[in-house]
Amino acid sequence: MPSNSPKTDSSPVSVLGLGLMGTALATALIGAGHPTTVWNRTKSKTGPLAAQGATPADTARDAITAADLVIVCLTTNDNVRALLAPEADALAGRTVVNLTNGTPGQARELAEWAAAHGITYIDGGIMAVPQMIATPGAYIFYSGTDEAAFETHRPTLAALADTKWVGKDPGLAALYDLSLLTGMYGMAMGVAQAFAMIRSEGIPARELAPLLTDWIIAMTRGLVPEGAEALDTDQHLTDVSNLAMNREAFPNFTTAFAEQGLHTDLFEPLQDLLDRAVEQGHGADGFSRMALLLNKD
Ligand code: FVH
Repeated sequence: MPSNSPKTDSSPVSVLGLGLMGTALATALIGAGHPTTVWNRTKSKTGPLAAQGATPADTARDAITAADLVIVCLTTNDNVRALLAPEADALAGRTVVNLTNGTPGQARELAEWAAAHGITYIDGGIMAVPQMIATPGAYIFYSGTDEAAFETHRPTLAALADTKWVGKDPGLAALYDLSLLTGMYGMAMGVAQAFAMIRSEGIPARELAPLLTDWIIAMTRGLVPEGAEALDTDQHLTDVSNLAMNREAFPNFTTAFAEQGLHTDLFEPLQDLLDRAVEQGHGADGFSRMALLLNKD
C-alpha cells in the first residue's frame, strides 16, 4: 500500500512515456539516485535508461505499482487519459504527476477523474526543453488540490527542475505554462517574419540577429511590466505610442511584405485588432488595451 510519509531523496519513482522529455526526466531521476522504473509504449526506448540503472517495466501497470509517485509525460492528455483509465485501480492511493502539455480544462478533467478513483493528481507545466532538464534556469509549474502531496514529493520533483507551486486549482499550472508559451510563440513568429523580411533582399538573417535580439529585449523590458501595470490598474492612456498612430502605420507591414514577395497573413489579424481598438474609441490608449480586446466578454 502506498504511504504518505515524507519522501527521501532515494524515493522510488516511475516514469511513463520516454519521448525526448520523458527520457530527460528519467535520466535526471536516475542521476539523483532515485530507484526509477520506466515504461514506454515502444519498448526499445527503455534500453538506454536501463543501461543507466533504470528498471524497465513490461507494462504500464508494472511501472505504476513500482512506486508511490508516477510521472507521466506523453504527447497529449488524450493519450494520458487512454493510458491511465484502465489502470485506475492500480493508481488508487498513489500520486500521478502529469507533465504532458495540455490545457487548464484538460487538467481539471483529469483531476476530477483521478479524485473519483482515489488517485492524487498533480498537473505540471515544464518550462524547459529536454536538454535543460536538471540544469539551472529550468523550472516546472505545479498545481493540484492536494498541496500536501506535492510537498511530500517535492524533493523528488526537484531533481527535474526548480519547482513552482501555483495553486490548488489543477488547471493553474497549464494556465501559467500556456500564458508563457503564448508570449514565446508570438515572439517566435515575429522573429520568423523579421528574418523573412531581411532575407527577401538577400541579406543573411545572421546580420539582423544581434540587432533583433537587442531590440526585442529593449522593447520587452518596457512593454511587459508597464503593460501589466496598466492592465491591472485599468489605466491605458499613453503619451508614447498610441493605438491610433499604430493603426495608421500598420498597413506599412502588410504592404511591405507583399512588395517583398512575402505572405501577409500573419499580420492581417493584427490590423483587424487595431482597427477594432480605434473604432471602439481606444485610439489614445497604449498596447495594454489590446489584452482587453482579446477578451470575448
Ligand atoms: N520536447 C520539448 O521541447 C517540450 C518541452 C516542454 C514540454 N513538452 C511536452 O512534453 C510532452 C512530451 O514531449 P516529448 O518531447 O517527450 O515528445 P515525444 O518525443 O514526441 O514523445 C512522446 C511520448 O508520448 C508517447 N505516446 C504518444 N502517444 C501515446 C499513446 N497513445 N500511448 C502511450 N504513449 C504514447 C510516445 O511513445 P512512443 O511513440 O515512443 O511509443 C513517447 O514516449 C508533450 O506534451 C510536449 O508538448 C515537450
